[in-house]
Amino acid sequence: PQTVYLNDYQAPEYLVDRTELTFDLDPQSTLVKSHLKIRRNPVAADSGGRSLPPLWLDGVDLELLSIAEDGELLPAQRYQEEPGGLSLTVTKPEFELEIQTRIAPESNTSLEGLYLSNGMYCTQCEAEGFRKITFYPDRPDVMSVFTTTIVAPAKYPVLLSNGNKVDSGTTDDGRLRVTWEDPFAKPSYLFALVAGDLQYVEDSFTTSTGRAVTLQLFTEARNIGKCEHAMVSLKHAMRWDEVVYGREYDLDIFMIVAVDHFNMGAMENKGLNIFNSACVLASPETATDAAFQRIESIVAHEYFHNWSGNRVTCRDWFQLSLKEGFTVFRDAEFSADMNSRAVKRIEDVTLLRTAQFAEDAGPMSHPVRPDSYMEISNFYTLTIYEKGAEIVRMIHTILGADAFRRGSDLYFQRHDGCAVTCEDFVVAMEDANGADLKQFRRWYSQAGTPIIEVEDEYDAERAQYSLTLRQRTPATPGQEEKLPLHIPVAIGLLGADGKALVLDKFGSTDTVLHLTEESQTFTFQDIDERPLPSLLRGFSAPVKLRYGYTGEQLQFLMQHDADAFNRWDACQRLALNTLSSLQGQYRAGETLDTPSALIDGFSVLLQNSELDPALVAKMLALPSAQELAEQGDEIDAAAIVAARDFARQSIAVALKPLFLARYQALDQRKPYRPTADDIARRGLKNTCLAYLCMTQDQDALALARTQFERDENMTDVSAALAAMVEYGPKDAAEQTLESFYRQWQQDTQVVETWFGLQSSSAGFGTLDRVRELMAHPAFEMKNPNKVRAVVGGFAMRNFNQFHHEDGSGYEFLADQVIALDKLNPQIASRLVTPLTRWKKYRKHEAGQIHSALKRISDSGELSADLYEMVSKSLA
Ligand code: B3K
Ligand code: ZN
Repeated sequence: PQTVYLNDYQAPEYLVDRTELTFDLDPQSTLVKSHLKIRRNPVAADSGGRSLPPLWLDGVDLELLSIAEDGELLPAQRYQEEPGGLSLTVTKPEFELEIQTRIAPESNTSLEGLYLSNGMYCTQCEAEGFRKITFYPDRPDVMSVFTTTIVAPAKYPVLLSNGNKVDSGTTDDGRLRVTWEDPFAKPSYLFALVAGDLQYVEDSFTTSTGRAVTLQLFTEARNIGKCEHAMVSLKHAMRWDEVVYGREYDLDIFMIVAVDHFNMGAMENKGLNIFNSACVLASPETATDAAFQRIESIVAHEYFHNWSGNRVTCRDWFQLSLKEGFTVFRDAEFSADMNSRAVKRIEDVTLLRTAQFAEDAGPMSHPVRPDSYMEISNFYTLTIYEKGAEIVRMIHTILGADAFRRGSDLYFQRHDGCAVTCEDFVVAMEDANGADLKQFRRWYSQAGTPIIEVEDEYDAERAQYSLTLRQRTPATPGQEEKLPLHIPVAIGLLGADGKALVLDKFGSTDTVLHLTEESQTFTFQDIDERPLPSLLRGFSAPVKLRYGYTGEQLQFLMQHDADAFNRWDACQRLALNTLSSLQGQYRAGETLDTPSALIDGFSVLLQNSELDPALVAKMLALPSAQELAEQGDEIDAAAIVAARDFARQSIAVALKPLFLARYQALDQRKPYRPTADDIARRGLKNTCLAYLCMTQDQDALALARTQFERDENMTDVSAALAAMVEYGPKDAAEQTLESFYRQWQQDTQVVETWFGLQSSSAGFGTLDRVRELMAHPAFEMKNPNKVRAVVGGFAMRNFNQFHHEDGSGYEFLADQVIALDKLNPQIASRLVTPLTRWKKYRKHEAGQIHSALKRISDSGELSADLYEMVSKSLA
């Protein structure tokens, strides 16, 4: 595969003003006719009086049937089929092309382009899937007005594409025909088509200017009862975008379709979003609270793309974070407004620290605006999405909410209908406010997680307190030297009584320090006592902040910090310190110390019924094994597992009566509602249940069984089942799993939960079990959700079994990756991630993982996706 470089970007030679497509659908022989109105791009590089440059049309896995220019069939010498596309000799600056191709959706297991899912046709075109449908300049800076006609047998009564339905009828031979027209020019990656025997629910939304928009959610008949939550979420998102960003929806209809076979969460195709069923369908009986919240945020995310992505799109794929980082920031703020702000922030920061920090410290580390890639599908990463969102959040923090809104208004107004860059976004933020983000821009081009070391000094005589901050960013592949970044560090100071100290003459009790140098000292006057600093409040920048807090200081912050996020963070720091000493003791062969500081802290938390239960649940959850792996210098999997197990067990035993009391108080039997309060209550209740069951006491396991048998909602049922599977006797667990499966075998989403719960179980999810699950009739290697549940659950969420000392977990993963690469390169490439971090493990495991990777590399011809991951990891 070839490497593509940002620096090589050139504007397209030709533009496509209109695209008319006709699909004649058939599983093995779909005919695609395209009619393109093409003209020379006035801003393209001047060909210097020479003849017109050739027109390049991307095309992959297509059978070219015919090609005509302005109504005349093109002679063979006018075009050349090459790997990846078609090159045409051009003789005039404006012309029309008619191209006929044939494709076979049924054989398309990559789930990119046009494919079949449970007999329904659907598409996925981002980033470069449209070239698997027809020959086309498949790049986001070519924007065109699309008209799409779909012809299909009568067994596909629902025929959908982007925009508004403008015509429908039947053909002479009795097939159905529908034509859609999308008035907004768009890049090919936003094209979508769906054809199937689908049901739908309908609702409507009146926009801020009084226009009525029809909302439709399509699914297979069996799922029609699972649409309400997504519909409610959609309406909330539409209103929120009007109020917070002044963005109104622009078509008369907005459609969502649920499909079972999908490579990621969802796709923001103009007016026709396509969703992975797991990210849109929910009912209280079948979906957990986490699923309800995920659906709310993904529905909003895809909807928000209508402005941040579709109306204003990306010039090239190096700018991907322009739409993804901004849209993740938008959806995070939406979720924060709909639910608990602190808890949403905690969840996002946990993901960032666990997975994005690991990515940024590994062989695939790349800037938020990458300089190069081999396969763009590999760059839909936590860095582009989550770190990209943190960059937008920092701009928000630096400028303030009102200025940020002025910047986003200018951005949308200035670039509506255009394909632009991250630079354009920053310039709009600057221009709207007369701000200077010159140094700040480095966040887009510099990879790696910055580390900030903090020291403080108190001068009692002068009543002065000073904080000295030093920043550095570790080297990453291809970037040895790093420059200082502009880092906003939000802080506050606490007095001995826990009260917030006043920091300036305006009486503020929190402030943002602008760290721009390698080292900088910030001094506060009139500070009458030595304060305790609360640093990086709300995680104001995606950095690792180090300050030598004592255990007592952390316990103090846990109770008194005015910033809820930092109360949680103090608890995390305490847990991380404890777990890190336990790991040291384990490695030295010493007996492990009882984690008394944690036990004391948790005891206080459990007895405080004033605190938000959701926050308490987050505080009681110890950092995951994956997060501990990221935090340490060298990963010793056995030590991580031993330390975590010991700490959890000690806490469970010491605080059993408190967990029980809290469990009972929270176990209110009321009808399920996915509200923030109820979700918080169930979350803490089930955290208590898990700790109780860890003791393996009969009475605790009986509580779990009762909760399971009450069968009230999937949140409570799956939490009880997980506790029984993890901590209960094996025979009973087997039986319970079996009966659960019998009850739910017809429900795809529940079966996915059932798979995932077993494969990720530390005790139950052995490699043998995982192999059994793969042989189960409900498992499907061609369905990414099933693969993610079983193989992903084991390799990414079962630290204990995956890192079995004999290396069998690594070899197993290598086998699956090799097999999957033949079916679906994107999924294979995602799944190989745990192996790419081999250098961070102890010598023994590193050797085992390296040889598994090497075996993949030597297994034959790899897809570009997998090749890039494996070759960069072995380099
Ligand atoms: N834009 C899509 C992701 C497409 C991934 C292509 N491999 C979903 C989203 O971020 O909203
Ligand atoms: Zn997105």
